[in-house]
Amino acid sequence: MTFQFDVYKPLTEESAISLLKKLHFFAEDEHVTCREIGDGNLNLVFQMSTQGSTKKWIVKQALPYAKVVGESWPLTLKRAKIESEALLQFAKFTPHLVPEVLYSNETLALTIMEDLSHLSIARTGLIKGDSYPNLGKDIGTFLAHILFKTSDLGLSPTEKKEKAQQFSNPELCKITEDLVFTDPFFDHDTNDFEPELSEKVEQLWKEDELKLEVAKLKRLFLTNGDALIHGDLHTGSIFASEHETKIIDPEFAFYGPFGFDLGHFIANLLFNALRRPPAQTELFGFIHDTWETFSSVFTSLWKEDKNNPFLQVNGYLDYTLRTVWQDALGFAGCEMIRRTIGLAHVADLDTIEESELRIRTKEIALDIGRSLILNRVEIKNVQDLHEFYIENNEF
Ligand code: SR1
Ligand code: MG
Repeated sequence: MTFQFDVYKPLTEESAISLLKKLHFFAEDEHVTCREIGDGNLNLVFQMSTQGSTKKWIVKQALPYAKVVGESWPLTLKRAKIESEALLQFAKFTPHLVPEVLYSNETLALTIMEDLSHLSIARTGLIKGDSYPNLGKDIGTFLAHILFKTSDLGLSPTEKKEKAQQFSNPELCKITEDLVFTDPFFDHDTNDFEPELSEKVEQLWKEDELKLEVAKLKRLFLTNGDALIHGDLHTGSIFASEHETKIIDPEFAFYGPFGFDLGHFIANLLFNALRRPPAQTELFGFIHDTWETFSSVFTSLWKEDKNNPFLQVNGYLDYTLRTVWQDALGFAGCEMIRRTIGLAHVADLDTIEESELRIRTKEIALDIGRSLILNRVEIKNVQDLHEFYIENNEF
């Protein structure tokens, strides 16, 4: 089979095999098995292997529309380039925490990368009760390096502005601006929630005090180009095992606020805590590990820098860490609300089978999300967050 490299066409299992043979990932005469395994909202994902060999590859290809909605929602193919370039960028600082990228092609909107099928998606594993002792530390390490080294703290002003241009990602940002920061707070068509939640949701829509805080957080997202962020760091964007963590899927990457990824990660751990009350201590342990590792690695990087005189100014590091934490809590609150009543949900809540329990858990998720947004300045640390979670979590 010939393969056309100069025209975009969605791959099939057959054409994906042909592509990888043309690129010498497999020999022409090898018997290759290929399965489309994509279960996300936007892309095709093919897993390819040969029997009796360790050769296994993943081909991820962007579709020109959002798979979760259908062809009526067109979406730029440029996101595939953003994703592969973000993975390469992250690999410069934390190569052990991202999949290796072996090939990318902008025209075909695809990336070939290391197969990670020996790991599980963290969301799925956490729902089953798998244990990930390194998860918090690994995410904290990843965030500290990426945020410090791609920001004005780690780059010259010119380099940073060039990177911000390289990672300009307006269409994917628009999805977040709408689905995370706008639609769930108004009566919008994209929202999706059980009728039993209507009364609570309508109350939320009427609350100007809350909407004012969301407007401030949205403005941060729109204007604060602190560093290269992942942009969609939920537990479905992480492969993990007891020993390894790999961050995948940075197609939403762009220059955004320091606290955004941390907030999304925390929110998704809180969803799992709501789903599995007996695992609450373990999940708050992950949040603790994430924050402690993040702040200590970020602090070390900060203290190593002897060129920027402002980094020696008393109080500046504390101010920066405090702002990251506060903003993260606000972003976590928006994520909790949008994943409960917006377009894109989480399995942690949606697969609670017993309907009364599911609705009550979602009500609590909304209460916690709302209070995180409103009280983000008062919640000073992980212990305060845990106490606050317990106070808001009354069945
Ligand atoms: C139309 S995309 C819906 C959601 O899926 C992605 O993973 C992002 O979280 C986005 O908001
Ligand atoms: Mg994704």
